[in-house]
Amino acid sequence: MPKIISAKTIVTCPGRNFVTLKIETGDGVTGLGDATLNGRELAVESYLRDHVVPCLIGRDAHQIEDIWQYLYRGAYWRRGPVTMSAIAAVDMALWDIKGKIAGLPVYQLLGGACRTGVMVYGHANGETIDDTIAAAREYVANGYKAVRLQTGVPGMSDVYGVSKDKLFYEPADSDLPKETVWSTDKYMRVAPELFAAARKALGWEVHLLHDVHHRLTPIEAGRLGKDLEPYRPFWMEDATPAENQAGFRLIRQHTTTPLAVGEIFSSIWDCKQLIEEQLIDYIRATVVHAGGITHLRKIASFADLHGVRTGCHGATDLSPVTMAAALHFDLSIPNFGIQEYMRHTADTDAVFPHAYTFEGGMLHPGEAPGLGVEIDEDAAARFPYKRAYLPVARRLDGSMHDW
Ligand code: KDG
Ligand code: MG
Repeated sequence: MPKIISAKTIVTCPGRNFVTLKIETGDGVTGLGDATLNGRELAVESYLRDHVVPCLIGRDAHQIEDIWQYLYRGAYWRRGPVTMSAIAAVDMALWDIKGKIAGLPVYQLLGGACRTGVMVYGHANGETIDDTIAAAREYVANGYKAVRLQTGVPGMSDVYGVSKDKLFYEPADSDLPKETVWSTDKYMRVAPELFAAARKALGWEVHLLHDVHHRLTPIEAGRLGKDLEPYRPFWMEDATPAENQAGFRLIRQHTTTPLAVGEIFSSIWDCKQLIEEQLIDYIRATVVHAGGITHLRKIASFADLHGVRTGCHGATDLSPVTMAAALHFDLSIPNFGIQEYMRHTADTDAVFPHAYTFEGGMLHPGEAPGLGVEIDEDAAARFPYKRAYLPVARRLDGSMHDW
């Protein structure tokens, strides 16, 4: 059996922080897992180093499901983003090892390809509607079939999803959380204007997406969904926080705009009701924050039974290891919908050389055995950890809102 003889965490900041787990077997086969939890990176790193790694040594790396169960049930303290990101990292690394030993890309171990490639969406953003549309045009010119649109809101200085650097949007950019101001009224007026202008300028062939980033109440989300309907968005994402899953019933009663949610979910229990009652169309749970490939496959199978498709989170805080794992997963499941793809910086790509490729609006994980991603540890060491927080949002009267 391929016995696990060592496991270590590697923290690096090639433009942003990443936590990576590297597991090695007695035969010298190594596997990588991503454990990055934006703004709380070191909590997961400690969870792995101090509490998980000692339990892995000596185990059979082939026993992916059993090790998953051991870490999930064995902790007693179940679920939550820290625990599930740590379990995810182990799970990804073990799939990587299994693929390398088999000499097969992970998607082959998951049942083989169901499609020729994975449709992705890029992020177009700008301070004004015209700037956003200009950015979207560039994506379309580069072959993208789907583009997410976010624009500045007059009277608000910082808006989620809008950045000065168009290519690499990175919200976790300050040493302490930046305080931003939020006005639901102003935002609700601009979003439909953006979509009206975008359809006029870009036509109807390209899929257009929008992220509300948990800012609305269910009835407000119903209103916005209705206002966006004439422009047929591919989805309206994270319209309202989903701790109360039943809240989505109200949105559904008021709009036919497709709903996506779940990038912050850590297990199937965060979306069981949403899926069972068909309150959403796309589940955005992803490999790193929802317990790895093993658990995400269970969520996807459950979603498939209820006509819900996947749309995995793929922002820059998910490392190339997660991106590769997501692509193997996306390629192999029947109910894939779309994959988010925010490009990483050149420094990140240099630290994590990878086999996945982009062509014609589609990503493919490549044919390298395992996940097809490595880590250049010397390069990683040149970029030490740098504390970085996501912003917070306050309403005009100073009270806290959801960022
Ligand atoms: O860590 C937070 C980011 O990943 C998040 O703000 C990005 O909402 C996001 C998205 O849809 O990519
Ligand atoms: Mg989002």
